[in-house]
Amino acid sequence: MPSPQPPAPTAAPPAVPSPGPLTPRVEVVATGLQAPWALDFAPDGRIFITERPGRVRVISGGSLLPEPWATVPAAERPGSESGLMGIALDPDFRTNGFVYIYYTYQEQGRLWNRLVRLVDRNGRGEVDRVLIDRIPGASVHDGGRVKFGPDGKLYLTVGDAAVGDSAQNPNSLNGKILRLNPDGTVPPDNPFPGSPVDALGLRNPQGLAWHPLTRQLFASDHGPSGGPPNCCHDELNLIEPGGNYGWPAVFGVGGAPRFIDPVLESGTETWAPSGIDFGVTGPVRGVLFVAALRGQHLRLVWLGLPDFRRVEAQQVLFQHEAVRAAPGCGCRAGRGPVYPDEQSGRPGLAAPRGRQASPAHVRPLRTGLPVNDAVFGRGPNLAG
Ligand SMILES: [Ca+2]
Repeated sequence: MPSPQPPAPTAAPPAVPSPGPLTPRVEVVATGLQAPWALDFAPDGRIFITERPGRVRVISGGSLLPEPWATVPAAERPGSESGLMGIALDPDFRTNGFVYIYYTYQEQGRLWNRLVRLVDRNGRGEVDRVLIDRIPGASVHDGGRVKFGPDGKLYLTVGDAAVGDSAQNPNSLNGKILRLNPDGTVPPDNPFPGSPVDALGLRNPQGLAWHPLTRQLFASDHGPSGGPPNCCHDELNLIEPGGNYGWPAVFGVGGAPRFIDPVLESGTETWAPSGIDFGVTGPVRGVLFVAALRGQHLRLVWLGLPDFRRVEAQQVLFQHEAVRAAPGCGCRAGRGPVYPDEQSGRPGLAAPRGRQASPAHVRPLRTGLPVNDAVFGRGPNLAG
C-alpha cells in the first residue's frame, strides 16, 4: 500500500526579490518647482517639498499649492549647493504637526546651517524652535538630509563645509551624521556620551536610509572632486554607531583598519550620490535607490543575503536623460513613490552643458502595487 504523499513543502517566501531589471513607469505629479531638494509625506496625503531657495511647498489633493507652506531666509546662490535642504515630518505629525527642516543662512558674511522645528498651524508652517544652530556652513558640502530612523530618533547629515579635517574632529559637527531626540537633545544611548555625533569621517553625506529587514542605516557620501588620482570614489556606507568612515585620510575602499570601508564605491566614476531610500514592498522590497546628481541617473542596488551588507546587483535608470536625471533628489521609496527631480538649478554641473536650468518637475515612479510604495513594471528577468 503506497504511503500517502507527504504534503508539498511550503517554501518560505523570499526575504527580498531576486535581482532583476526593473522597468519604471514615470508619472508627473507636480510641475513648477524650483530646485526641489527633499520631500516627505503627511498621513493626510499631503506631500511636503523643500525648494533650495528657501520655500517649503505642499502638494495637496494632487495639486501644488501656489503659496509656500513656509519660507525661510536660506542662503542660496546660483552655482552653490547651500540653501534649504532636508525635511522630515514627525512620526506623530498627525497629533503634533511638527516638521523639521535644515537650511544654510548667512550672517555677517559667513554661512551657517541650522536645524529648525516648524509646526503646522492652519495649513502654514510656523517656527516652533531651533534645535541646532551655527553649524559652520559653506557654499558647498553642507550635507542636509533630515530623516527619522526606525528608532524614533532624528538623524541629520552634515558636510565638512570644505574643511576636511573637521570630519575627524570629534568636537566639530561637520563631516558627521548626527542623532537627536525630536526636541534636539542628545539621546543617552548615543555612541559618544553627551554628543549628537553618530558617525564621523564623512565628506558630504546627503543620503540616509534604513534597510526594511535589518533596520541598519545606510548613508551615501560624495567622494572628492579633484583631479586624478584624488577624484570620485563616491561611497555607500553601512553606518555603525560611532563608526569612522575615513575622510579626509581615506576615501573609497582604503583598507585601513581604523576606518570602515564603504559597501559600494564608484571608483573613478563620479555619481555624486544624494538622496537614497529603500523600497519596502513588492518587487522593490529591499532595493536601494540612489539618486546620482552629476551621474544623472537613478541607481538601483540589490543587497544580498545573509546580512544585506553585500552588493549583489545594480541597475542604472534614466542615464543622461536630462528630463529624468535625478539631481537634487529627495529619493523616497520607503513610504511613497521615488521622486527623481528634474535639474538642480546648477547649470554647468548637474544640468547638461548648454541647457538652462529651469523649474523642475517631480516625478514618481509608480508600480500600481500598494499606494504607499514605489511601483514598477516588471522586467522580463524579474522572478515572480
Ligand atoms: Ca569613506
